[in-house]
Amino acid sequence: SENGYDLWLRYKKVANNSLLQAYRQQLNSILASGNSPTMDIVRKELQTGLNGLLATTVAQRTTPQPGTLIAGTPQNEPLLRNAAITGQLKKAGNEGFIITTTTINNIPTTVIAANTDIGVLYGTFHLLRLLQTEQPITKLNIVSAPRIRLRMLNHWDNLDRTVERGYAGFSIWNWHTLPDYIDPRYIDYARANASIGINATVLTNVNANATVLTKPYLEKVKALADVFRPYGIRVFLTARFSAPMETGGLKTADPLDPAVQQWWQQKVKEIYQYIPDFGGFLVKANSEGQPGPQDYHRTHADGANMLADAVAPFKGIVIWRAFVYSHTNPLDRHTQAYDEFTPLDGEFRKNVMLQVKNGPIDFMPREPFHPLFGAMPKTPLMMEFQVTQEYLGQATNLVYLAPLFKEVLESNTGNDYTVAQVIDGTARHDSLTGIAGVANIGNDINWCGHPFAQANWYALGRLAWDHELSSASIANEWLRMTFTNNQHFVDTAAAMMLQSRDIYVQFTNPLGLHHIMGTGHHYGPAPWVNDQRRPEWNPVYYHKADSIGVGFDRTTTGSNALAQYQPKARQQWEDLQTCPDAYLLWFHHVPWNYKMRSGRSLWNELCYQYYTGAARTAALQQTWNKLQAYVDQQRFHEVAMLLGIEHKEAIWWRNACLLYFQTFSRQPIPARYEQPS
Ligand code: GCW
Repeated sequence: SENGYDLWLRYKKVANNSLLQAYRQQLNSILASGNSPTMDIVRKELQTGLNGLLATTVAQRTTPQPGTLIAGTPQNEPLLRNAAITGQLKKAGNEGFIITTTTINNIPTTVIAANTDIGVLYGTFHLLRLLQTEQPITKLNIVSAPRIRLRMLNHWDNLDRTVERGYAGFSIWNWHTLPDYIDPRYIDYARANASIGINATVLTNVNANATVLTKPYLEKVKALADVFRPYGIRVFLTARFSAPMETGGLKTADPLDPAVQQWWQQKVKEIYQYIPDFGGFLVKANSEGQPGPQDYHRTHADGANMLADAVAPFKGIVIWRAFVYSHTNPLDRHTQAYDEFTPLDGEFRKNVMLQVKNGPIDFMPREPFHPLFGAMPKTPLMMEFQVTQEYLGQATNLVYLAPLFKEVLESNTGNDYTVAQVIDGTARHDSLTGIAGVANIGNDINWCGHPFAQANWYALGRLAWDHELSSASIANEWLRMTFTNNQHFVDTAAAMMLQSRDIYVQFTNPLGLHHIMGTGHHYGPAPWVNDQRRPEWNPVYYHKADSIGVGFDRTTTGSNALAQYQPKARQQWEDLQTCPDAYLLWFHHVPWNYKMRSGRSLWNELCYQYYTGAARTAALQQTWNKLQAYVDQQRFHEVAMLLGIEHKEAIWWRNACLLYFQTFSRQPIPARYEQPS
């Protein structure tokens, strides 16, 4: 059945017959030597992949013949020790690979070569992808190396298997049966990640308690780390700052207290006994009620450095999150992270990274990039994207996130660097670089809930490997691998994906509106909520609608959050006249009768956006319905039903938001926007 479990690794027989014949000739056997668990995986993956794609049995050889695929490292495979190959490999680094069509000892072959076994595995998945997407392979000359060193998933998974902001079932980590029972799903998880270059995973929620750091759980973590290691994936854990008190019996977690330091040193030593290549800790501290160094009047740097010193002897790192805010900053939550972290630039140990969410509020459908990306030149900044669609329709809406990721990565910080260049180390000549995505994975049969949500996991990995790939090319290859190579299907479904995020923004948060969803569950519209106990959780705090207009004034007459951006970045937003519509109400409080670029008044524009967004969800349904003949019925119906939900929800958002804002604008909804739906 086509239940989506295989993700983009389906390896169905190549449909194009002439290509199939050509592939069979060019890849008629495999020569992959090297004794390591990773090379075992390479051989197995090539066998499964080629046997499926070519619908034949591909032999394994020890001497090459015309049409043998040779995969390996020069170290383990003498045939790969020629100057052309070793020369190219200089550009591949530790994790990269080359794929070339060449002759070896006068025998025409295809070569996957790398400096390490894991590079060979990445090359293997790349070659299989070429076949899955029906690319010509007669003259290959590929050199590929990741632009970012840490390509990571963050699981917000709790030990009771609930997943914070998870919409695809329960956690795939079955702590109850670990360490002795290895669910085959752990292996498929690792395979899927390796196929897109993801090389690190944080198993536990940033809000988790300290239990995972206790011995019985470390044994379970070790079992997972052992499964993931040959796939190139290193395990990280979240470290609750108060762990020395909660599980160690200490009276304090003060980072400058020697007993606390010693406790962490011991704990780290213990962890490395179980997991010699343990990656390190991810820490959420002094945010949303979590404990942290500020509880002892110490700084974030004091806290991070104490942990960094503990993991440094083992080459571990500490990833400290910059997502901090509290109700004690009543003016604008937008400004708090910058205020707390910029004074600490240069104060962190060399093995500390600061993980910054893409925007200053919280994974909204559209945010300007986080001002910290332009303001911490001495600190390695790691990107945190959210793959799970907390604020983007959760698992019921079709929202392809690559355009959101790209929009942020391509933003100019105003310091002559794009956000991508800050993240990939170009701006600092630094090799400690990383991108994390908050995972959308659960134990649903298809892993991600919505069949199209798999594309967001896929896109995160592909962009972490190479952020210059386009959203369109990633959609294209994902669709071909996941559904079919039929050109009409691919073109049509890719167009749906590429506009899906804009559609979502339009029917939920157009013109720079943000954080107007239901509080707590964050699902659906609730612009009216106003609970003064936590003002910064309330929609009214963000839209500030009144009889005059709507929007958050973040200029000098308002919270002045704009001042946190470099002058060259903020100038695009600070003038109401030139600020792009997409960010208008993010930065300005705008009168209802303000004349927009479209010629419409702000109120009419708002109506236009909500009505158009909702109408476009109906168009998505119609488009999908015409694709029924090209895809399996199971996934066709799943997507069709989900698009039905999305359409209903778009109308819900439209009506709820417009009726609410109308109580302030006191103007009618223009009749021409009211289309039947
Ligand atoms: O987006 C918000 C979520 C919280 C989350 C927090 C964070 C893990 O609503 O559920 O907690 O951000 O990123 O720490």
